[in-house]
Amino acid sequence: MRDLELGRAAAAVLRGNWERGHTVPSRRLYPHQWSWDSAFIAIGWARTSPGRGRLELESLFAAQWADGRVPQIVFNPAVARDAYFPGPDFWRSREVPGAPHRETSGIVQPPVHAVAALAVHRASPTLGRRFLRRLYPALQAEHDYLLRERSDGHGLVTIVHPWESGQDNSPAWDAELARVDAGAEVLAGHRRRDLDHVDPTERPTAADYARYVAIVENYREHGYRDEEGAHLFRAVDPLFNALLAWSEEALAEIADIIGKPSEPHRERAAAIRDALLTRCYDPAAGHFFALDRTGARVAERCVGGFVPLVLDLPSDVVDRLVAGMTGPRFALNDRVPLPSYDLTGPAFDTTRYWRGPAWINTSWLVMRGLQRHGRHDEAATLRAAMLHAVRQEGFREYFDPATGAGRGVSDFSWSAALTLDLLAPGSPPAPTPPRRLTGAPN
Ligand code: 2M8
Repeated sequence: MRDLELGRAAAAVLRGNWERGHTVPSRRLYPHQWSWDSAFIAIGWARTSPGRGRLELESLFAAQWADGRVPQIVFNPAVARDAYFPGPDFWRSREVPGAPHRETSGIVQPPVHAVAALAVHRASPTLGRRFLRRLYPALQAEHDYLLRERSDGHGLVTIVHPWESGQDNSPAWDAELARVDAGAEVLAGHRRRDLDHVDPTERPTAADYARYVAIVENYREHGYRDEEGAHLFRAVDPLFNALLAWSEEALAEIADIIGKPSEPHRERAAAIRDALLTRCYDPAAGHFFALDRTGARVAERCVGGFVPLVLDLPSDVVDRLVAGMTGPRFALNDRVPLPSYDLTGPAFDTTRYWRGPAWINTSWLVMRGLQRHGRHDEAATLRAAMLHAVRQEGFREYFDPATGAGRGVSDFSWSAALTLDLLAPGSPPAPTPPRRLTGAPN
């Protein structure tokens, strides 16, 4: 399939998943609006219909809570209440003061929305300035909520549910999750709808799902207030924090465009970057790791550990990250995007979605990071891998990390949206033709 046809097919997926003001990640498995999906989707819409990109973000922020949190899921009232579990009757956001009229979940997802807003603006700058003026206070409130209510006290923000990381069943959360005492009875009376659409071997186990549900039930009992006792799970995710810092940089640019002070945003971005380097980066391993609730590094190498590349980093750190990416653990090549987890790691699984399979969004983020650091060869290789995967297999949710076979749902929105971005003229500078890199031990 040539680029032109691939772009047309990607645009058709987005149009097919468009649902009056927002885009569903997947018609079948995820029939509502998801937070970080909408950011990636808006980046894709920016390439074809910037108006839809604006609506995508505006509809998400219309469901922002009074405390600033941007919910992981905004439920579509036109969809059957039990089409997705946990649905609106489980989250019960209407019972919470400060929650919006539209029903939502009570947790968040990685804050990459300011980056998306800037991309949408750049695609149509004249109309976009008004859009940026409207969205800027909401983006600020999103970040303020995280820095105020979720601070770990040492410069980074915590997640309070694996779902907040977007990398739901990543091995990085196993030890912390194992502390949650939840038996099968937690799921009694509920029906997991995900298993209707995707092979159970690709989805979290029943034991993990029971824990996910128990964590939410406890938070819900606390009215989703971030208070003592509300959180059965706490961790620091390098991807989440890197995206917060990157979004602060985007907010600085937005502030410049609309005539607001930008320096505070740059300072915040630099402070988060510094804390990531001090606390999550292990110089011996050359990788950024998640932290558990005590602040100790979790010794699992995940693709999110490369995402801090989107920030300004010392060149020796960049060199080590690139070495880790091209070595046997992540085996950068031009046919399969980066695996979500260390190919040689003890918890590696070719099938379960965030325990090995390759995703377009994380590879796209890493590619953007490589470009920032002038690592154009590696960026071009990764771009080629993403395009190869979607060209061969379609816009699948994720891909087998060894063979590249498509997995999860088809017509998955962010795979299509980011393909549109990859194909856009001038988007990824690729000064040299992609080549296959052979793994050198790191
Ligand atoms: C997956 O997460 C949802 C829960 O939020 C699920 O598995 O049911 C993750 O891949 C997440 O990153 C993504 O935002 C969501 C919708 O695509 O699906």
